[in-house]
Parts: sequence; structure tokens; C-alpha cells
Amino acid sequence: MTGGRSPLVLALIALALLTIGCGAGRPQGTPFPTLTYKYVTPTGGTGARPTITIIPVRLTEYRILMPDPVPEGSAILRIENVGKIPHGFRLARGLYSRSSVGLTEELEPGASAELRIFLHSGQYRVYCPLDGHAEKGMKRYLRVFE
Ligand SMILES: [Cu+2]
Repeated sequence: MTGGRSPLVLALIALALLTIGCGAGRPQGTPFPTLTYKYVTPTGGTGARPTITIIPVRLTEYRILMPDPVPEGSAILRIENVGKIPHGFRLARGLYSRSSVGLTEELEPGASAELRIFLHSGQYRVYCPLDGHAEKGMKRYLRVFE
């Protein structure tokens, strides 16, 4: 009679999985947290005010960290350079469009800037326009849902 794994084999498999799991952690102190957006409703004035989405963005070598997907509508991107060299930030709607919006100047390490835009539902390409940075990994897609 064959079939079924012995308890010892199962225990060894479980141990192996546990070991793999432990080894996969990031080094301590690297700035790769999960970033989340939040809604704010401007106060003051009269009448209904649209909600604004605050979206945190972090630039580093060579990654762009931000929540994805994010909701359609008015948004403020709070862009922070947490890297060691200057970076930029551009956003292009759709997969092929050549026009883009974004920061007009590069951000020095430690600097931050706000970008106010209206995000339409669909897909955007996000990238750093500095020489070679996108190719090294500073490019990504951003999905915007209705
Ligand atoms: Cu860059």
C-alpha cells in the first residue's frame, strides 16, 4: 500500500516554506512602505465642494512608490524625494500619449512638492524624466478607477 506522505516529509516541507518566508524580508530601514491615499473635503465657502484625494508619492533610486489604484477626480499628489540624488515626476494619460503633466523642476533629495491634477478613470504612465532613470526602474503604471 502506497500513497500519502509521511508526517516527517510534511514537517520538512513546512519547515522549508517557513525558512523561505523568513528570508524574503526587506533590509531594515528601506523606504518601501505601503502608501495609501485619503480623501479630504475642503472647508469654507458655500455649496457642495468636491472631495479631493491626497496621494502620497515617494521617489527613490530607482523606484516610484505610490498607491495604485486611486480614485478618479481632483487629486493632490504629495511628491517627496526620499532618495540620494535629484528626481523628477511626470504623468501621461493612456499608454501611448506623448503629452505629460508633472513637476516642472527636479526635486532635490529631501525636498517635496505638490501637484494638483484631475485624474480621469483609466490608465496613466508615471515616470521620472531625468536621464536614464525610467530605464533603471523609475516608471510604472497608475490605474484610476471611477
Ligand atoms: Cu529619477
